[in-house]
Amino acid sequence: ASMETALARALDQGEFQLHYQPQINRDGELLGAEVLLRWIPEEGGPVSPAEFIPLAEDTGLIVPIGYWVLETACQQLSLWQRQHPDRDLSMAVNISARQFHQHDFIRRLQDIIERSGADPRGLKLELTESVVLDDIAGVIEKIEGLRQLGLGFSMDDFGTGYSSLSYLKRLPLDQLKIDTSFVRDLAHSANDLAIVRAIIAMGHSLNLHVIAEGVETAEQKVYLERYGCDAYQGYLFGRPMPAPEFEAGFITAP
Ligand code: G
Ligand code: G
Ligand code: MN
Ligand code: NA
Repeated sequence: ASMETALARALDQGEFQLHYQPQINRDGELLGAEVLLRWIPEEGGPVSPAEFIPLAEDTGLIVPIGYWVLETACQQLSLWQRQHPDRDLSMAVNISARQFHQHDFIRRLQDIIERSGADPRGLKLELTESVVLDDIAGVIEKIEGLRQLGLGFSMDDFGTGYSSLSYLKRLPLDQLKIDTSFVRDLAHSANDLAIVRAIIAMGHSLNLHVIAEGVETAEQKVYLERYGCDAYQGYLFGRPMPAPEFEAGFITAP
């Protein structure tokens, strides 16, 4: 239970940071950033989100942590919107299913947005397929409510979960995010290439913007470009990085 105890104290101790990873369109222009949580405990090295996010979900700590992420991300978005009004930047935030299903999620998020002064049209929520495991009607209603505030929605890790295509067609989304696992061997696996082509084509048929994540090589980008992928995210363009570095490298001096 030691990691659990440490995680429970991490918020109060100020041990969390946000990193920002660029999202780039087909013309090489910056669309915005995905916000990625980092935990650097007072003692010991950084802990990978792959390790602590599942623990935070099991213990329910993901709810307060998730609100801290939203609050910090909205403040940063608000700052960038005021400093760079010509840039029209988007900020993508990962939302765990447990947080999304909180009964007062819309009201609390609305509060956070208002206090930050951010234009909510710059905010995009990344949901995973686990969000729609049950109560699809309730999920649709919640997304619609948040869309009225101006928020956008992206389906993260697409193709790795259990949700069916009949769910996908009912959800009022803006974007599909092709999972890293399909992008990795794209250039050398006929099967992965076929899957990626199909996801892009299906996304476009449903009027969704399609972004690929985990793009590490120029070769992967060439294939994605050829099949009409709308945007990219990955080490080829930039790693997740602290806000000042993101601003200097991608906003101020593109
Ligand atoms: O940044 P990295 O690839 O190590 O992240 C690993 C996992 O942690 C990813 O699945 C990512 O979606 C998740 N993650 C990162 N930041 C957040 C966050 O702020 N909230 C939630 N719920 N998940 C996050
Ligand atoms: O699950 P989610 O898509 O939210 O998380 C994205 C994860 O992918 C983050 O942990 C981020 O650090 C990681 N990531 C970002 N770019 C790359 C990349 O080019 N290659 C790999 N392998 N991982 C990446
Ligand atoms: Mn994500
Ligand atoms: Na993902």
